[in-house]
Amino acid sequence: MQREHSRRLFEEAQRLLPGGVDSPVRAFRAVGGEPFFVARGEGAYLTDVDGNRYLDYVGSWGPLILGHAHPAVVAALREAVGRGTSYGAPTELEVTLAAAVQEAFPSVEMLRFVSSGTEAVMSAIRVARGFTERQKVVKFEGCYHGHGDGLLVRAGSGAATFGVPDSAGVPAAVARETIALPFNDLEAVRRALEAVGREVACVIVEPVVGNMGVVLPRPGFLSGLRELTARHGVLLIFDEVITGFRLAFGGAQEAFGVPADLTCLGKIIGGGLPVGAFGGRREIMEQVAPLGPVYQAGTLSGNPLAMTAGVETLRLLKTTGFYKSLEERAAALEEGLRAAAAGGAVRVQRAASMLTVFFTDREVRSWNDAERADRQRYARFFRSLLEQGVYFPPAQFEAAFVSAAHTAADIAETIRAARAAFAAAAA
Ligand code: HOZ
Repeated sequence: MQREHSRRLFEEAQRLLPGGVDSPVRAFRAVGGEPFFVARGEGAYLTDVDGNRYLDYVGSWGPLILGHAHPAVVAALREAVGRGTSYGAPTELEVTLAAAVQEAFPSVEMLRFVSSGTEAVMSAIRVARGFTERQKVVKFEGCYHGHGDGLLVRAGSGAATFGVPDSAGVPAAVARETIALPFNDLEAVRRALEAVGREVACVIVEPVVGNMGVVLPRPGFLSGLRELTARHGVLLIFDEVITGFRLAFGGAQEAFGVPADLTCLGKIIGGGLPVGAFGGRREIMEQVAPLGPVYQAGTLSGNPLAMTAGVETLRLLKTTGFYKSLEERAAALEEGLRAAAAGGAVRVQRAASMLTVFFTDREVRSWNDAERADRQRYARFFRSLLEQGVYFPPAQFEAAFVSAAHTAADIAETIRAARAAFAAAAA
């Protein structure tokens, strides 16, 4: 594939932006080669500035469950943009989207919109601390909750990929308030809460992890967290920035039947525009200013364009059978990938329409398992797919996303390309 225009842009970008990108994983450093620069997205496809087309399984890292530029979302945005781009004042759209979120997540009795998942998580942690009057936060190794200071401790996603799970620039005093435990290890949580539970404000978890690749909770792990946190007066925060409206309309809470005290959302609720939200039990959310003493604010919070894309996206997700047919397509991809790997040391882990191909011989249940995966082989797999016009996440510790725009023919084409990519990975 010829990528001359992308190459020139990347050269210029590297002079102006750290690593030539605005988010580290995009730089392709984990997989080698150089990123392509996108000219447009349409359905399941991206086209780069050199005119190459890629079947896209990154989907902007999760938001695009309907695919790129869904006609109904684009039409709603076109209509909305003419009425202004930001008011810094309340709109009916915020009420509409809040009601739609509330309907999907009964545990979210009140919420606030922000502009990113990172912001949602940072705010939820502050609320948890304000409500409980405790300082410590329990998180899980390999889970990534955005780049807020206290959460860049044993963090997954790009932080793990680039060897900075404990980022420079985070004050030691802040990091000390974070306790990182192995995902799926309920016994470790029990011990920690028995030891210091009275100092712990919250346990935060990606209920299905997307940020060390897709890692599912063991049966009983989430309900065990629910039970232990309640026993110790600790708030349970589900970071559903990825899983919300992805695993099911009501996210992991619907899929696993475990309600959280606070929920963080992002990605899909903004239909591809920058949005986050945090919400939960009324008595907790009543701590937020102007009702209560926990301060949180934002100029672009509840932005009318983001709300419009969110309202329209959620409306489309409510179509009968939406999640069932999406899951069927993702299951076909999973099975095809497994067959294409032909018994090599490969694990395909899937939850609903998110999946990861791990180059390892054992099931991945924790960060210890994930980091054993062979990243060099993943890199070769990725590059071979890309040269065949299939764009998978450019790092091992990320999820691939199937969207409603991926057709059966797209899935078949991906499986065909994967056969050669697995062979290239093994070489
Ligand atoms: N760490 C993000 C995905 N889990 C990457 C986001 C981006 O590069 O846009």
